[in-house]
Amino acid sequence: MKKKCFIFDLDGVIVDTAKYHFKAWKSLAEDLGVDFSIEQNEQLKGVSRVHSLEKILKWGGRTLDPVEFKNKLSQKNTNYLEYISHMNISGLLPDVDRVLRFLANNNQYITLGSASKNARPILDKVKITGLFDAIVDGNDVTKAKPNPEVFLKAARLTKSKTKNCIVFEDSVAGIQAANAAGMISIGIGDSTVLHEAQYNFKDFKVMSNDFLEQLIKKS
Ligand code: B16
Ligand code: MG
Repeated sequence: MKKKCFIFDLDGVIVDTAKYHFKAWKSLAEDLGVDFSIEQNEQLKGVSRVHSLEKILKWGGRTLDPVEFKNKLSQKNTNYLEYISHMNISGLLPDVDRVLRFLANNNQYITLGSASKNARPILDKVKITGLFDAIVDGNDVTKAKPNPEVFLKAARLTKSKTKNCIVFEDSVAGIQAANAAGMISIGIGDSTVLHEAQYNFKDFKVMSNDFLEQLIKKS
């Protein structure tokens, strides 16, 4: 069996935290007097904390001095951490566990490619850290998705060629990053939103082990 590198995004792919990011940004936007829609939130998925706040300010025609900007970032994160504080293994999205174990049983590389700076504690909370051969998160990169840095680093850590990497992503920016890296991109979520992905699945429940096996065997 070939050894491919499977790269998982975190928020919205492994864990159901996208809704908590939305709630935390929504309440921050309200504080700032900025309207913030579900459609705009879609554009924040996979985007770093700093860039997300920059976008919200731009949408609202607002500016903040550097001290206020830093305070707002920290307010958002405190809020988000509160939401995820009680997270446990039940926070795993459906069938993630099956997919991870199938890949592990087939001796594949399992890696993380997330923009989040909270990725490691979240993996610990849902008790899957030990399954990962490499973890690359928001603390390890300087360029945010759609820049491919986060995925290229995961490939490098497992000494995998980019054409042998498969990325699971729920964000437009992440799919663009995977495509830019020359990797196989798999959209998890709404196929209309993630239409740039090479393959689309609503969630892992509809992704069979046969499909995963085909990816492993693909030349
Ligand atoms: P944090 P992912 C991304 O994680 C989220 O999709 C995005 O909404 C969030 O702003 C970003 O992480 C930064 O997260 O504030 O925890 O550092 O989807 O790339 O796993
Ligand atoms: Mg995501």
